[in-house]
Amino acid sequence: MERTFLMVKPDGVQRGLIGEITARFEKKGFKLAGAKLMNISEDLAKEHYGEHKDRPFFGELVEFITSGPVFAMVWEGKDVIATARFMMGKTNPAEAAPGTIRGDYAVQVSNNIIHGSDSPESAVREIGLFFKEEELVAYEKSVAAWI
Ligand code: RTP
Ligand code: MG
Repeated sequence: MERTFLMVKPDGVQRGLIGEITARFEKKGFKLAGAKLMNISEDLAKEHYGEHKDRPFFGELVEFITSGPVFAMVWEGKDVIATARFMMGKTNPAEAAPGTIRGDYAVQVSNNIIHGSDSPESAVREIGLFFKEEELVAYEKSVAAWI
């Protein structure tokens, strides 16, 4: 089953949106495999966002993502990587459709509430950066036959 890494960013945690956001993925039919509230070190932030290291906003991005706790999660399900990105909405909240997380709760590209892996390779890499294998829980959900 496919897995993705999702993270409520510091702005989402500060604004009390952990519950709203996790509820959307639960109701959709995905399965939570692991979750934790944590602070991101500068080293982890730079590693996680390494693909953006030459972009002008890299410094601000690292500063923002380390500015307060994040809620890191691993979710499982059919096509969860692409579907979660669709549910998050476009990177720039001004372009994110209403009904998406960024479309409903964010205004600025630098404070866009949630991160989600953008490919199967990113998902494996990011899950490995944030979680130890023993922190992920394997279990059955009784609704599995319908979704
Ligand atoms: P994320 O990695 O956080 O899930 O976001 P994303 O895939 O939708 O967007 P990405 O291109 O990976 O950019 C990472 C984060 O950098 C910030 N950003 N700022 N100032 C800017 O023009 C700009 N562009 C991107 C955003 O917070 C974005 O989520
Ligand atoms: Mg990205």
